[in-house]
Amino acid sequence: MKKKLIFLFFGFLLGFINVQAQTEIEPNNSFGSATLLIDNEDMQCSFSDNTDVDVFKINMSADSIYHIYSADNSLPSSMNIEMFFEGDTTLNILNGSPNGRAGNGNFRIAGWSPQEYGSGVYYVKLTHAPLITGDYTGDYKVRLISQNLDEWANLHEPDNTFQEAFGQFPLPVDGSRLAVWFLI
Ligand SMILES: [Ca+2]
Ligand SMILES: [Ca+2]
Repeated sequence: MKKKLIFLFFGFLLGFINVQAQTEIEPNNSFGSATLLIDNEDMQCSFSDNTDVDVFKINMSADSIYHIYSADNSLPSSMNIEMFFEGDTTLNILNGSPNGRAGNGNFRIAGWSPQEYGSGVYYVKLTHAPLITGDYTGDYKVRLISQNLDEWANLHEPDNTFQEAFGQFPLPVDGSRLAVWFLI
């Protein structure tokens, strides 16, 4: 049976900024050869042919929240994303599909390590969109951002009084998404 919801989807508006760039290390088609995703650095990637599978490794801590997303996707369609814990690389821990969630064929997920697993190594596995009828090649970037949960909890504190709240940054009240550029 699938684990209960592991990754919650957040409406944070994030984008790529000028950060250091890494390049995926091929072959990274298996868990054993996964490329390590580094916090707050762009990972330059590509699907070089229809047999390419890209697996990335993330060292996740139970005291942090994570945001993983792709950008600048030049593939013909959104890629397929799955996520696994090192203790069971047969069980996709994502419920639902974040494929294409970030628009323009990009995925976006955010959340924290599952309580039953906790801190450890997790894998993001990217594969071709299903039902490929032609070449599925192109470039894309992946980015990982983490934030300590205590920092999130205190993001808008102190706001115990109106006076204190007025001293904090404004939160959107028009239904728009909270931009968190300032956290990066
Ligand atoms: Ca690749
Ligand atoms: Ca690969």
